[in-house]
Amino acid sequence: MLMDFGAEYANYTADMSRTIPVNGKFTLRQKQCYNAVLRTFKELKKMYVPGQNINEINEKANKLMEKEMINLGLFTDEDIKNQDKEKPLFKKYFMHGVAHHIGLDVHDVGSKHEIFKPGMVLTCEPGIYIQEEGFGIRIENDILITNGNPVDLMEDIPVEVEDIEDMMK
Ligand SMILES: [Mn+2]
Repeated sequence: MLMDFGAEYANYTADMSRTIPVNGKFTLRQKQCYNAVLRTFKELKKMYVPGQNINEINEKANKLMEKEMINLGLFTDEDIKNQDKEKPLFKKYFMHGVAHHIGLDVHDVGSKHEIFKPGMVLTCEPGIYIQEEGFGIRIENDILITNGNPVDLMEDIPVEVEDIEDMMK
């Protein structure tokens, strides 16, 4: 079950997504796909620093997810070589951007080209949706840009497969 939700407090918003196995335990395949998204999420989080922008993060997300999808057997290297560049194969399973500004509104004002500055908060939300296998996965946290490392405002909320399964027990 994929849940995308958030709390509001003192006029500010939050936006988070978690995906949990309905019966409390991921199948092997679900776990493989979940961890593909989680690896991508962790890699992308590092990019939430001054000087970056949403476009760069989306491009990186597309590259990482494409590679994960090859490993998951959704298509092959060969398929990528032969794909229509206007319609890349990964878009069948991952068709949205991974970051938007957040603040007074859940999707706050801001352009995809705008260079990140300390104090900005953006979402990080890669996903994979495999219609023919009957499930979709998205992981989303809100990330604060600082002069140093990115601060994951939701890092205390369980996201690892084992932690989610433990909680559901
Ligand atoms: Mn979002």
